Amino acid sequence: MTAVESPTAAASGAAATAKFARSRATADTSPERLSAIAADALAALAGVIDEHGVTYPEYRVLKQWLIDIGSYGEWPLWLDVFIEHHVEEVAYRGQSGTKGSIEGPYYVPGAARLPAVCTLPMRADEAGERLVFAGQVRDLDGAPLPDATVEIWHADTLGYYSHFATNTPDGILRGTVEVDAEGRFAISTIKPAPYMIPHDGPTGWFIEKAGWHPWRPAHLHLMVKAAGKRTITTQLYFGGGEWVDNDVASAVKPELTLHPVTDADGVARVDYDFVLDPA
Ligand code: MBD
Ligand code: FE
Repeated sequence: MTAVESPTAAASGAAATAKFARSRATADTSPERLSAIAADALAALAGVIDEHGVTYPEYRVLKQWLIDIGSYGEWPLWLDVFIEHHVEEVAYRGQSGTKGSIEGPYYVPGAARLPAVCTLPMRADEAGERLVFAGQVRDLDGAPLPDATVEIWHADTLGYYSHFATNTPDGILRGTVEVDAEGRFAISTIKPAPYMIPHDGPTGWFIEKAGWHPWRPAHLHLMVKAAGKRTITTQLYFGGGEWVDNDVASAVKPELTLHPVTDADGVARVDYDFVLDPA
């Protein structure tokens, strides 16, 4: 993974774009379906231009901004913040296990495999409140899934993700946790901070010019897998935390909120169980 010079928007964006582009996305969309979707998308846009009387200067600014999003490598960021939540809602329609949420731009496959009771890799002096996140993975009938893995990744207290900023050592705050014979896990980590969309690139300029706020609430990213089950990609948030009710990426669901309790030893502990649908 390319680590970049400083944790700027351009740096994180370029890393996210390089990572995504390596996967060469494909879909089995027929020409008829593509034509129908594209025609409707263009018609929706035409409606907006009509309704607001979009001007030539505005059209040229849009063109420049689209070019900038590409050259800053911010397509993964912008799309995952503003579009992915709706794709996710459609993809998981009718699913009845644990709710999904967006993957976002900072997943890295192949994170270190860790035992069911583990501590995520982190700096020796990693800042942040200690958090123990524990739970069980089950199927819809309540049977534990002992072959499940719980992949977890999250930001540090400054909002940086490893592999996407040079001030984070590769691999920190990420892991692929193998649950025990009862489907259980207990992961020690730190509580991440809210995430601010970088303001030094075109996604941030757009948010600022529109007068919106650039924040996502603090969150853990999870991908839970088991043989014969539908993989769930989701996020968990901290109840009562800043921006939980007003996520710029519209990716919070009430079922995905944690309420950790801080012990006398200063460690916040919380249980959350995952329920997987059949594949
Ligand atoms: C994130 O951490 C994130 O989860 C999303 C969806 C977009 C930007 C940063
Ligand atoms: Fe995130």
